[in-house]
Amino acid sequence: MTRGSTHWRIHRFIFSAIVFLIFAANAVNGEDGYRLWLRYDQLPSPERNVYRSQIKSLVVPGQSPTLDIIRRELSDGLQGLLGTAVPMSDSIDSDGALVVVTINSTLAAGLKWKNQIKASGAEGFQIRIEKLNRHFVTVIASETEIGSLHGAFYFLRLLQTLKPIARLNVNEQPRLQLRMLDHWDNLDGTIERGYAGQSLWNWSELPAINPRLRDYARANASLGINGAVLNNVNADAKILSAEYLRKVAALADCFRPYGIRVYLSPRFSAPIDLGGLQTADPLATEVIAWWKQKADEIYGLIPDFGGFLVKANSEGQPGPRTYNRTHADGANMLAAAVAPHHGVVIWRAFVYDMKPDYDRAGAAYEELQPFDGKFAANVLLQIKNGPIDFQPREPFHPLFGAMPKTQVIPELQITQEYLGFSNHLVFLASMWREFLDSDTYARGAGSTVTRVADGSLYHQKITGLAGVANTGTDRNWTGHHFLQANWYAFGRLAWNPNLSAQQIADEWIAMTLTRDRNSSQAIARIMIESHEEVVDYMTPLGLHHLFWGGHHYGPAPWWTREKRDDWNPVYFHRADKTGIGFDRGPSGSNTVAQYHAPLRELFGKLDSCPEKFLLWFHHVPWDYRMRSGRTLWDEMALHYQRGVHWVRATRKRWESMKAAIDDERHEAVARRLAIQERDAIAWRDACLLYFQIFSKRPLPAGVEKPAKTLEEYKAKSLLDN
Ligand code: GCW
Repeated sequence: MTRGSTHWRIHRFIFSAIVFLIFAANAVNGEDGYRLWLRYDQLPSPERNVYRSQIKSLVVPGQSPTLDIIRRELSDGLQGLLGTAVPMSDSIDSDGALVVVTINSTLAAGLKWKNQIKASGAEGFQIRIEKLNRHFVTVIASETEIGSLHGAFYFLRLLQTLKPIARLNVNEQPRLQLRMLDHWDNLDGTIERGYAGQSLWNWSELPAINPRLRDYARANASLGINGAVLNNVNADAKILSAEYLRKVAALADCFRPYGIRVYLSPRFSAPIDLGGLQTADPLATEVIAWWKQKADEIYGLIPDFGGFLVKANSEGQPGPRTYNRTHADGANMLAAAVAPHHGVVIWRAFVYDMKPDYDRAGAAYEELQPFDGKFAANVLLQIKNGPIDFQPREPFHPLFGAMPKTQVIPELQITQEYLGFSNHLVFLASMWREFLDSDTYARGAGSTVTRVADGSLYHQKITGLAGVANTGTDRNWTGHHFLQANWYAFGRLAWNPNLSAQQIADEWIAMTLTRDRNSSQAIARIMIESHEEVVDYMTPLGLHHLFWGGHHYGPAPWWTREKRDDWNPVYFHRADKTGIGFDRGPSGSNTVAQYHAPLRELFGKLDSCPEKFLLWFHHVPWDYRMRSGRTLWDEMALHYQRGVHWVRATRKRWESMKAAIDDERHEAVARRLAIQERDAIAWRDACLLYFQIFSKRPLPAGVEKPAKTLEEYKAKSLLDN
């Protein structure tokens, strides 16, 4: 061996070590979750080679901010996934070009399927293999640049999930029009019910644009989310001041090329708070004029401003009822102000005035259903999925299917106010699936919530889906790595409310976590099981709102300290020596009658009520025989135990996947699973020990002895541990 070759080897060794260190450092930094599902790391080799032979150049003609974004996304994405740069070209001069065109561009002149492209609508797209300029190429075609952007992300997703692309014939368009994130962000940077850091909007820094805002917009655009309500529905009137509107306009400018419009939550009393008027009465001329002028001012700065999302006369917010006017009066007055600019007003149905002996679950229906048909054409009524408040499980809200002449939009909560904050792994797609698949029977069997929401049941013109965001300034956006999947799932379902939870989980895992086959399957199983199991350890069999007052983290079924009865767990579970549950049937509040037949009978009778909703609709004796043959008490206790077992088993499963997941995310998830186990045990013990005071029955075989006493659980909330 010569001296030279030894030297060469040493050099080569040092060089490789440096390269390795750089890569290792990148890998570690890169796996902090910031990149979400848009990771674009190199694909495994057989697929990579096939794709390389199919995508040889990139042709994205034209100049505009959106086209620049498409070019950057595709070229970065392809370079990352294929491990080699795909050259940009101005023209189609070989087979294997990936061509992105809008219908009016010169390159699209030869396309024979223009009518189909038009039929995909302003935000949809088509992808086909086509002979253009004598070459076989892949064409992403759409009516608008935003449609092309959605198509580009769709194409990249095909690669990320290792789907074949040789014979593409894709026709995609969103099933719902307004696909919106509602941010409950306050102007001081805090987020109401936010568990992933501070607000992404830094008001003191705006109108300067932090680069992270583009990443936020890009992530949303990759799913087709097209609206963001920037501020909390518990609104500060200041958001409508000239100073803040300039900042809002900067955000709108930043989001526009990604196809995202901004919306605001106005405070109904803004004419008083900001305008110095004596009243905010929606029928007062000066109030009408003030809002009209405010709308003109907003649209002067933001021509494509989406509109207003309003929480009125709810939980202390001002509203039209303050002036003895109706919700329709309030909504329609604001709607008239934005109508000339094609804006919408989204009026929230989350209203529940406390009356003696009333049932909170029936309040919104009683208050709003009589106004069906009374709202202006640019008003939507935004209804939470369930009649109470984003509980781990609720039956669907009876207003779905009860407002045939009103445009309704479902509101989901992505942030986990009642589902363990950003500490518990819960995949919400399963819960949303259950909600969307619920049959309202409004027009006979098959009248699902999806069909109400997508306008096919009542032909509503404007449709949509809203989700209360779970994003924040945490490096990984959502606090817990797995909860990125809920942002993802929300966006995918808003685009296509028929997707299965399994498909969404599979996509997200492949794009975000791992492509290892066994681990992917095991992770998908964990995700799909998670919702039912969290229900098991928190609120099984139709129980609801057993949460610690105020922050809603952890159990406190004993709670009576809130000033309103209907904010206290004891109001909801009604445990006593005879049994447990809220009687909403004919012998009780009878709000079950708000559902269409046959649901009102099905839910209303003890023996036909689905057990998952049993204690939602009935007050049931402790010794009631469940379908399993066990007593209610034993069954309830076993549900709590099952939830705990599941978390323990999930921790083990997660440990066994260590090799398939990067250390950084694996450890972070493992740490949160440990908290989840601690919390599940606390839920089981605290609820069973407390309910046992009334049931006076022993824990059945198979349920573990409580880890602490009831007094210990009462003394300290889980947040203070
Ligand atoms: O879920 C409840 C929350 C409030 C929230 C309210 C609402 C924004 O506890 O924090 O306020 O619902 O949806 O308006």
